[in-house]
Amino acid sequence: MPGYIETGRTMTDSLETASSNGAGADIDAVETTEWLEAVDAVVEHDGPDRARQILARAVERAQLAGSGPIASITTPYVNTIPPAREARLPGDPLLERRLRSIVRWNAMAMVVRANKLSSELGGHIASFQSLATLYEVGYNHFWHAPSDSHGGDLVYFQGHSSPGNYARAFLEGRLTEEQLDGFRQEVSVAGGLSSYPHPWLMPEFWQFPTVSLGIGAITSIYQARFMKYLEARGISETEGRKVWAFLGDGEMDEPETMGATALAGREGLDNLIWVVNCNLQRLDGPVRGNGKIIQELEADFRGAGWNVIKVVWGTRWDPLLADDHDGRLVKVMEECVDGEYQTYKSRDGAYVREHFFGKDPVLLERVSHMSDDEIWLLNRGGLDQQKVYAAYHEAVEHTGQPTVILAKTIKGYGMGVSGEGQMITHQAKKMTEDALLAFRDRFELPLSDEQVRAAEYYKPPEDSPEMEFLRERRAALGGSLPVRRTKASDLEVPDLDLFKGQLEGTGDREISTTMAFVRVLAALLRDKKIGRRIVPIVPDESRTFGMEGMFRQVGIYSPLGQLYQPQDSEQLMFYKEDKHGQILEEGITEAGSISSFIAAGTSYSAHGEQMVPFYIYYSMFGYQRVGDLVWAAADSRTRGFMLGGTAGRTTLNGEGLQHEDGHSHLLFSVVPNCRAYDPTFGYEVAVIVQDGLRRMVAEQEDVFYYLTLMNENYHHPAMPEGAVDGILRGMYLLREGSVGKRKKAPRVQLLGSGTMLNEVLAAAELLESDFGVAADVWSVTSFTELRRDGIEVERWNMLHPTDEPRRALVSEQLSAREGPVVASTDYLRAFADQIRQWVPGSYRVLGTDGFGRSDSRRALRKFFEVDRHYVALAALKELADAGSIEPRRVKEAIDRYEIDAEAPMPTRV
Ligand SMILES: Cc1ncc(C[n+]2csc(CCOP(=O)(O)OP(=O)(O)O)c2C)c(N)n1
Ligand SMILES: [Mg+2]
Repeated sequence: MPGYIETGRTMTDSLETASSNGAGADIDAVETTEWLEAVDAVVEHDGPDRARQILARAVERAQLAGSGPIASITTPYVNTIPPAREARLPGDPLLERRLRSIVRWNAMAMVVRANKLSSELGGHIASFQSLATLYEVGYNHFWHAPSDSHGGDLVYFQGHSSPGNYARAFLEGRLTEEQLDGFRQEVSVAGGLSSYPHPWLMPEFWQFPTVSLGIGAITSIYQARFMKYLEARGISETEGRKVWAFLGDGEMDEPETMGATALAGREGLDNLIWVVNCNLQRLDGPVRGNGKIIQELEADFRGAGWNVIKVVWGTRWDPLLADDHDGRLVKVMEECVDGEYQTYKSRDGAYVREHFFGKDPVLLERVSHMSDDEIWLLNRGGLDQQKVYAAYHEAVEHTGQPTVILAKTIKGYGMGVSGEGQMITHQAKKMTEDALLAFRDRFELPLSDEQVRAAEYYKPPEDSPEMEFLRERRAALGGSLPVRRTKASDLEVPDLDLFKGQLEGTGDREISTTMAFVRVLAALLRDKKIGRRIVPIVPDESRTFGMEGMFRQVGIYSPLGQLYQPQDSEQLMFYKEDKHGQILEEGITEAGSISSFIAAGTSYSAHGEQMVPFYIYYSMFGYQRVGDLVWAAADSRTRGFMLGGTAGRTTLNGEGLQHEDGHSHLLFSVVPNCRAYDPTFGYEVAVIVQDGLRRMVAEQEDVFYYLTLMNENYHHPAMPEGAVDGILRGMYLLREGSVGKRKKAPRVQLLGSGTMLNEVLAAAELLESDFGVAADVWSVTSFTELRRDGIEVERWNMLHPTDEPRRALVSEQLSAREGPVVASTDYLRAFADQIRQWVPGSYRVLGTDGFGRSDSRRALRKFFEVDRHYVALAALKELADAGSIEPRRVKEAIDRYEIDAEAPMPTRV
């Protein structure tokens, strides 16, 4: 069974792994024994390092001779750190156990109590119970809070284990009993606790939203990477600070979890420590019932360049393993699959004796002196504070690589009949009375039967050794965790004048809004006040957006610098990688790029240093690709700009269905703290960016921006007088219609955004010249902002019926003008439809509903029925419906503009 040895991934693990290299049956057992004895002798005389050296050379020799790959990626199914190398847990282990037991109890009690109140309230018990030792050893010995002497470690706690964090915060005096009782009652209880880590809901407590599985994993990698970047750029001293992430073994199946592990290995992120809680179960059942998750992950991580520390067995196994000279015990350990390991821990000592040790009669004999109770007490590594301490100790000392700790635990540990190792344990929110009493006895909690039945919280007296220890440890490590900083020191923002070039228009030159944006960005990068704080982020699209000039100007960040002479080194704007580079050129990973966006955009909080990310990408590969991460960015209170480039279903015309974005604005409209704009002109881009900087950097408001940028070239006018307010609020009058001296000409109001505004402007000309209709044109920079304004006004009016009603901006602006309203955008009709209820009179909306396809812009706009001719047609139809013109005039337009009245609906083809 060579597969296992080479990859560690076969479903049924090899029976031979302990004693062979997967080369099949042993053809000469005597020879094998001689080799093994030789290894033993080297280990004994010169130590394990020397053994590794010799064997590595021997393996190399065999491989050169054509042996094929020889095992190196997985190690036997035992702890990576041998007992002799373990750093010892300082202090009193029993005291620490007592403290942990109290945290366990309170975490469980808060879920049980909430569910006594109402089974609606939810909560999880089993996950934290498997994790408690892994957290508590960290809290007591490793995790620094920010203080004068330490910048603070960043801990990504497992989302659904939040009761464990709350229970500890309660003991530390940060939360009251009332607050614990308000778990998952954030609306009805003042100070109620959020179900999961949400910085949006508990901004001074939670730092990182992790509960959407996989998100904590990838964002923790890019956080660690960003800390190296801050250090390299001389902005913040992050040396010595660690990023810890706690992940479930089931969570490892998420592509986001494993998707960036290679980056962490490649960049040697030794400030990153992942702890994978291998409790062998996910929600429905075993993670790898037919295999071993720890072995599989070991192979994956080692392949990705990580330092892997397996914490499989607890201290009580040490004597048995020390006596295992013939490898029989390790062989059985390797034979067993996780499905069996789960079952053992749901039964008892007698069962383990029969089904585990009973696999080999020699082993059965070897444990004959042990009682069933003693066998039951043989513990798992991740539940053993000594083993966990030793692993953390090595992890924080390790340099040059990220570390993953694969800790074997038991899901629902301590829950007994109410869940321990049971298939249903994940969702168990209740405990039977017997299970509660057994929990009390097992963890030796000083609670009466009465107190247990009522699931009362327990806090030892302030002067008890447990409380003194807890306080002393946290004081030594700088204070409580988690804790979140909400503001950073001030940073000055440039005035609008900085973007003078954009405000003055382009004259004869035609450019795209992308180019206008790149000029805005270039001006910011050069700015003395804020330039250093700008973080351009691109997933392999710089050339698409015309940003390659910045490679040379500010450099691409690489921890290695540039180890080669770039092919284009003779050119002015060569490809420059640099240890101090400013651009994050992420390669083709939108998930990674937005993780960098989050790290940079929350730097004000995590590092006390404001940074301003500008993340520019193909808009189609934005929200719809990484929507969950956008949501995490919002929850994290990320500040920065996301720029959806090559946007618009008909504007990015040559790429077809998969590329042409006609809906990202609708997707972003659902994010409460995202300000989304679809600007047309360079001055609009400049005004929005400058005001965004004012709000996010100067005022430190927790919002972020989404701007669509297009690649169509056209003239950009100078900014009209007084337009700033309208640009920011969502609309302003751009063109006043007139048809010579005719006073009574019919009039229409035309709305447009993005590139489609140019079609709308052209339609206005047509209406006036061909039909004598006066057309006012509005630039609508944000239908989404206008809708928000309308909703707020409407709500206020409902709640204040006797007051003077307020007016939505849309109503206020349009009711001062005359005529029906028509809108055209490069997005679905639903985009412009957002403002319908505040438009006075009739409102007709054109949009690009349907699948995109490639053709010329002109053809596409005709196909989707959003071009100038359709805008004119729609306006005439509205005027006819209102009785302002004859219906035959509408027919005239259809003929004149060669519109195919029988063409199929674009959504159907
Ligand atoms: C993206 C996502 N999918 C599904 C869920 C629902 N969910 C929450 S916890 C869980 C099981 C987690 O198992 P594991 O990662 O092994 O963690 P454990 O509780 O065992 O420590 C699931 C499916 C989620 N929170 N996020
Ligand atoms: Mg699990």
